[in-house]
Amino acid sequence: MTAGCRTLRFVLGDQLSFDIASLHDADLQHDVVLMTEVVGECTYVRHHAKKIVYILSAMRHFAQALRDRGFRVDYRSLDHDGNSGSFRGELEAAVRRHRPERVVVTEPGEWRVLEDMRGWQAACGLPVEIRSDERFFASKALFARWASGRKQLRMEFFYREMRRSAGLLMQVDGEPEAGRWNFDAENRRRLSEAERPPGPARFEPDETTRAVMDTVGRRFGEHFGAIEPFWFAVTAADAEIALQQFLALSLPRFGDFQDAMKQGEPTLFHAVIGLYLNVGLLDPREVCRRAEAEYRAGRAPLNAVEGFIRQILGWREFIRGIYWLKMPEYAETNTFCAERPLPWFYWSGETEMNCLRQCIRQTRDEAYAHHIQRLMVTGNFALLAGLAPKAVCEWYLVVYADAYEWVELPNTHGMALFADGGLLASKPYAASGKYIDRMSDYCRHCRYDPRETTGETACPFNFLYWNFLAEHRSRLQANPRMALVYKSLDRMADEKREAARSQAARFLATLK
Ligand code: DLZ
Ligand code: SF4
Repeated sequence: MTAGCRTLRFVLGDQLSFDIASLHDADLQHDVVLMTEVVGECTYVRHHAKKIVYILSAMRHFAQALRDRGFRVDYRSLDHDGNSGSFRGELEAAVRRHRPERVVVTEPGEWRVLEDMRGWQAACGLPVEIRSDERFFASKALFARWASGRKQLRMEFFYREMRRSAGLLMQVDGEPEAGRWNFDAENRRRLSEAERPPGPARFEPDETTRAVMDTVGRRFGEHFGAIEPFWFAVTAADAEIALQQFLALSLPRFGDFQDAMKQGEPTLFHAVIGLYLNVGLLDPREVCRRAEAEYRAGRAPLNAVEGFIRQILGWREFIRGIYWLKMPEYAETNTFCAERPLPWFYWSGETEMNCLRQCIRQTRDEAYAHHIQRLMVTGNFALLAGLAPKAVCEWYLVVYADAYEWVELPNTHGMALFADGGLLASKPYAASGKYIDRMSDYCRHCRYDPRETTGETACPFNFLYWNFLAEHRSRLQANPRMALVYKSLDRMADEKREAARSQAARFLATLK
């Protein structure tokens, strides 16, 4: 391209924020911003086709927005002649084209990429400055300081410190709003038949997105997942509209129905903004401030706003902290020695278990499922059935449009599968079919009966649940939070316990 580039500023596909660290001191005249679509990032796991469309389209729109602001952008599309297919190859080629004095980049969200990035300086023969990603409330260093010397890392205590330091939902006397940190107990209502959730803002694909849809269909047509319908925002302006719509229409009831599931209603009162936050189209600090403002203005109740802020300021930050504190060993742990391969129905949706069928088909069509569907249906089944953590983690990373390893891995490996032995969660989120029945209408449309533990029509979540508890007694019984369920297991007649165990063994043997 042009000669006379001082600094080459490399912006990755999940760094689409105007205030990203690598652009802070940009010189519009002398610097070049490099953005590149690379086949390696689309296929190192075979991402959902809609997820690839989303990221590439958002990248193309962001590149244009940078140009509109006066940046010189070198954008390499997938089909660009000579596209090397990797970050490193593209960087080396860009260095040859622009001959910069140095390269500046923001640290990536995945360990795999950071490892590679550490070799870029040697590969390019130029200084490569890796800057911290400042788009979070807590830096890696702050989290490490908080964690050091603690026997247990519990989200609740981290969250309280974050509430204090961010000054979110705090009273002037330093106490939490209304004197309570946590409103979870009020956030477990089941959705009535008549309730009609408003759903998130939906956007028509423009010409740029349509072009990406064609390319992805052509090049990654065999990947899991439907490209259409495509309705995600791909610009910061549209992501802002999605946020506004959530705040006005869904936030007031987000809390009440946070854990509810309903057939045919994939999004309920959820914001569906994780995908915008995780690429940088929305800023988490701004999102939390705006949610708090709804409460202060009397437009949304505290249980809803606290529950929402807890997800972003609490869980999202805590999860990221754990990832960077514990990687790469974290991904290797396997507390329950779970080895079973992922059943084929995780891809096909072909199973008679209606809750799983609904969640998986929705995931195929939308590249989205909400937290409770991920944790208590697909995740819970994987835990109870002893599916291998690596296979399950890869599935989650592939199928969700908002999934990057920093957020996906601790959520799946630690929270859903307890594979880290309780570093992240205080007990496994194991549940029987009764839980799913309480929180959804899936069971009404299922051939199985959530009230039956054994027998022809028994819900598989039931016998798998008791089988899981029996099998891992030595590992779990001492956990005080498991005392009640082990009491129930002990009260169970021996024949019933044995019947559940043998039905679980037969069922697991049939999983393909
Ligand atoms: C997920 C993804 C995909 C599918 N494609 C690209 C791409 O072509 N170019 C790019 O810069 N980033 C892509 N990404 C996001 C990266 O995988 C992400 O930036 C790294 O995993 C670091 O978090
Ligand atoms: Fe799922 Fe069991 Fe309910 Fe069927 S009965 S929908 S398998 S929880």
